[in-house]
Amino acid sequence: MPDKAPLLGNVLSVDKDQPLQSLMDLTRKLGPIIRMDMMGTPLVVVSGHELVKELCDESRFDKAVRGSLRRVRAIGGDGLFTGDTQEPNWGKAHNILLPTFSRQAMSNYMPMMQDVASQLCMKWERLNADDEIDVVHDMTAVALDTIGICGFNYRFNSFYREDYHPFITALTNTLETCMMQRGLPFEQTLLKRRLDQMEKDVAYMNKLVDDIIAERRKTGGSGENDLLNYMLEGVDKVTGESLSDENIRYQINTFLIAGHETTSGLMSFTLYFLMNHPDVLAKAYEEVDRVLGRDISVVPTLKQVNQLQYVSQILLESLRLYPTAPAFSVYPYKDEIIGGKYKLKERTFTTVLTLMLHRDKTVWGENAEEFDPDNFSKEAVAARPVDAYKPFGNGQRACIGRQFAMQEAVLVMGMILQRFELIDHTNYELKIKESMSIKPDGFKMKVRMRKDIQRSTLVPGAAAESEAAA
Ligand code: FDE
Repeated sequence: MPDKAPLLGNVLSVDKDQPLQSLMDLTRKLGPIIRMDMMGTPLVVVSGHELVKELCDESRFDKAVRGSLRRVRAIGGDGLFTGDTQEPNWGKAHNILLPTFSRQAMSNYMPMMQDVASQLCMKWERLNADDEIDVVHDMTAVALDTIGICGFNYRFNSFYREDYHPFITALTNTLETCMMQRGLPFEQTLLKRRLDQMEKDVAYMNKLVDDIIAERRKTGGSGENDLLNYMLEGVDKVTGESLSDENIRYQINTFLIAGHETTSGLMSFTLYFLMNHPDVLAKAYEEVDRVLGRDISVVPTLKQVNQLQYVSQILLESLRLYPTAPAFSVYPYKDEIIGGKYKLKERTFTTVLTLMLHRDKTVWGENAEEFDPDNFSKEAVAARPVDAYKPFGNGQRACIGRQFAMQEAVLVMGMILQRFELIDHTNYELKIKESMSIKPDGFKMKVRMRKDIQRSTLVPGAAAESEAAA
């Protein structure tokens, strides 16, 4: 346990702007399990693989929706992410939504993902040599627009505006306010302005989403293959019930919360790693050229995306060193002992710090801190214990959007690599920005069109269509 202050306990051991990086430092100093005292409430932070393996046993531990995640219920309600496993709506929504995120369902989302990825590429193709790219901004635009269209056929149109859509400003502020509250004395007074703003923001977001749901109920839509339609029509086989409009709103908010920052961070970190590892970049170019070819007027097909094996290894390795959802929390159903000696009382809030689990040298070796996509070769994966890598959380409460996010990220990285050289004009040094997720702070780059690009047709997509028709 780190040194404690009276009353506050270890609250001050953790930097308020960089709690995760504080916990990383503490873990490096104190080892695979740290016990902390948050003003009388115990918090246990675990990052050793052997201990995490036990925490992933779902017969003993369940997801804990507490602390800042609990506060996110202001907008996520009893949606999948912030619902308790025992709440009836969690099971209902889980059963209804699981098939809509299955590998099979992914082909339905492909055209919408291609649409948004093409918008990004078109923007970058038209940049001047002195134009700089705000990487996180553009990756957020891709992730948000993709989940908007696939989720409920709404176009945030991020590539047609300077700033973010007002929904995102409201969402980002709300999440920040949720993260800022730490249950300290006088917080409600100190944060009054933010809390008032949050109330307005939540009302605005709910209205936007509720209107979309009401409109779809009225018109029935026009045969959209989006998540909203699945939710309106879906019936839970176990209870025979469907989701209420209020719960559908919470699910939509949830997809936006859980899906846009994490996926955007994933693509941003990956570009950072590519730019800083010329050997990896060269292999990635080789694969993309072999699988996608040099003709950029045809968008990659689902089959091609699934063949970009090395690109997907790069993304997985990026999620190892910087899991964009950097931790998840559980509690024991009853008193437990883990690792043969650490007592955890019933319901103790226990956080798995994936950021450090993924750097556990007993699993990842002496070079655990180094970027190496070969960690995800078939042989390496087969030789490794499964619980050593948890960027998508665990068990039934694991990420439902995993395939969705990976398909999108592979497509986008593939299209970027097919077209562009990446230029590190600021000599960027990685700095982490923390909120609910992590992302590279202040990351800028430039791109230049690669040589020997071909365009078989002037109309993007026309070739793909005529291919399909033939
Ligand atoms: C979930 C999730 C998780 C878990 C958390 C806890 O446990 O707390 C994690 C870790 C994650 N997730 C991660 C991630 C990463 C990425 C990139 C992503 N993610 C993406 C996405 C997209 C989408 C749409 C999503 N995602 C979604 C989601 C949801 C809904 C959830 C919840 C589930 C349940 O049921 O619980 C999640 N995610 Fe994710």
